[in-house]
Amino acid sequence: MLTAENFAFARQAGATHIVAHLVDYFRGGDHAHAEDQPVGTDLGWGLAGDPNQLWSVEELTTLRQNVEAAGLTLAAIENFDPAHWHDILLDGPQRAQHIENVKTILRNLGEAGIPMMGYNFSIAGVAGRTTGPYARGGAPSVGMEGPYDLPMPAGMAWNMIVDESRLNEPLAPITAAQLWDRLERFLNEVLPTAEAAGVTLAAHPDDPPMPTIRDTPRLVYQPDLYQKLIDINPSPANALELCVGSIAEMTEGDVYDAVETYARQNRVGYVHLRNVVGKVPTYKESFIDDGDIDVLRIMRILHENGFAGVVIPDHAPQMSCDAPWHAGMAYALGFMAAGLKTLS
Ligand SMILES: [Mn+2]
Repeated sequence: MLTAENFAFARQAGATHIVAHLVDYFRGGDHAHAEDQPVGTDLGWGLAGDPNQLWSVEELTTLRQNVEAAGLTLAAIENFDPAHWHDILLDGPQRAQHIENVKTILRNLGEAGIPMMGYNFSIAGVAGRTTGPYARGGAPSVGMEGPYDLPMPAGMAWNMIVDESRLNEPLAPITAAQLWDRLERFLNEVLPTAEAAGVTLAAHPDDPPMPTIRDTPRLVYQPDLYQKLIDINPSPANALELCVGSIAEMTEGDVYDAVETYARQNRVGYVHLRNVVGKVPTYKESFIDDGDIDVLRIMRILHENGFAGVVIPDHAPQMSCDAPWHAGMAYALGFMAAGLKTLS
């Protein structure tokens, strides 16, 4: 989707910046079409990428130049490929190599002039979601119909297949304390490289924000757990990919307080802005003007707390026409553009 036509579409819809995904979420998987959000099966979204092929300075620079040719700025790359870092998540035998992979990717981003890397430190990843006519007018969107704790096989990480030969083996049990320890070691090892490269790491909370998915622990499934993440390391490169929708799906806290708390500390890298009805385990994603969240109030809180970074629509329901994804995104971007006009 990283085409000149789509960059022009984004610019026409009022976008100024692009957050790009380079992971192919659809390889070898069973998906209706590759412009929708992946939901996947019990084997996840599909096959992870080539473990030996990291994103190069050349391809990252070309991407930045293509974005800029459309009058836009490339703000961030979002999500590591599980093929490149799964043993950091799983604490597996290739961990040392995978730490080097992440450091190389961060250095390559810096060299290519891309200032931000969004990531999601999660064993099971974005698993357990369902698709249905959940949004206004029966628009297809994603949500959750209940908990999802089917045990995960050893050959999977982050809801993708990283080793097809181990899909019949169960994953060794992991405690929440072990997962936090893995995150702490990861951050402390890679943040100096990120700082030197001029790249900020921005952490997405759990989506869906359940305490467990696939019988594995989650990190940031309540709003105050984000504080624990940023308190691990005071580096300004240790920031948040603040997902307003995921925070609103959490069972505790208040989404407005959470946004204010983290914006005030100047630890928000960039923002995912979408709406939702309900909370885990039965929330449904909705149109940006039609859910539990007062999105204009969120924008005002960000503005009043000095946030000057990028806000993206995250996901949007699919609209009934020949270009369901584009229509949904254009609707969200138009609403956000109007919201910006209310701020001064
Ligand atoms: Mn998000």
